Amino acid sequence: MLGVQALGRQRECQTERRFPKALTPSMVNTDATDLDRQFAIDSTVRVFDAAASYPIIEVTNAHSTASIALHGGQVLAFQPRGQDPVLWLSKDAIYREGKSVRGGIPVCWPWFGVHPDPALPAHGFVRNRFWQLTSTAQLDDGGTEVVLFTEDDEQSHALWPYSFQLQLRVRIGTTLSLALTMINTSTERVQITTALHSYFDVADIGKTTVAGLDSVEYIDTLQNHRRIRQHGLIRFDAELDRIYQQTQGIERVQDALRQRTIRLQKQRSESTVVWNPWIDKSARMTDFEKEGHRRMLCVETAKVGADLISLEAGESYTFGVDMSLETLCPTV
Ligand code: TA6
Repeated sequence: MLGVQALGRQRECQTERRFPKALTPSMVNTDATDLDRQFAIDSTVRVFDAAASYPIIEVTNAHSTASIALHGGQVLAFQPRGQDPVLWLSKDAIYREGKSVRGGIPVCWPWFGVHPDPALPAHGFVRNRFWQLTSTAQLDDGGTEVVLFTEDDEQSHALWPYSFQLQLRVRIGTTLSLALTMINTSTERVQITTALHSYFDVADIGKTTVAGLDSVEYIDTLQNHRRIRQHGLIRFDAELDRIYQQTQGIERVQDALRQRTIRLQKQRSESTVVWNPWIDKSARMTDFEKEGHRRMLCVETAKVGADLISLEAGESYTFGVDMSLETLCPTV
């Protein structure tokens, strides 16, 4: 994947690359019947309305099932055959334009977190709008690929004065693979923070740990953004909201009750956000089901903090994550 490094590091030159014009329609098609006619694949891919004018792409193949909302380009569900769901989705989630669904994998872009201007939405604006479904395909390995797309328009210019193209490629098999490609089609440099804000389904947060971040420094957003070094596994017994920097390699959500691990292999992301709202914060979110904090955990593939993305005019960047299940051997 071609792209650029954050400021101050070796910059890979990148000629301007735009998605083919055919993929940059002016109007987003949210007609589920029409989308189903264009993109359904036998018994594997279908498009239907989960609520009024709220299309969902449902994938059922030999390896797994998944669902993706056109709204926000948001993966909502992923479940390998014979396994418990991998992604958590609040039973009280709200499905309407302008509101990101609580759960699955919201796409936070072109900024992560709260914006300094309180008039601007937290976690950017692309998770609050309909995307365009641009392709569906069967893969040789029996998996399925779904590609979604969004680009600037006058609504986005009111929030962020740059032109851009954004593509999410989702591959659904025994592994769930996401790759987010962004192109700076404006004439100026832009700086972007972003995250694939993944909500994972766990049997009990009290018996869940995260491995792979030992000795990595994190910013604790609940302790005045103090910098602290992680020692060993991450455990959960209260609200936790941390930004791990200079992460490497593979992270694992270890679900002891299910004796399974959710393995996260990141591509070109050197920061990870780990979050559980616990009791009080989740109680303040109307779309967060009661006691939901016991059954979920966010481990987010990010480009935040020092890991931000800087794109010159015409440059592009792609990052992503592969999610798969492993057996967790009981600790003796
Ligand atoms: O990723 C952690 C976080 O930034 C938390 O601070 C919390 O705000 C969470 O994202 C969810 O944000 P949202 O705007 O989706 O409620």
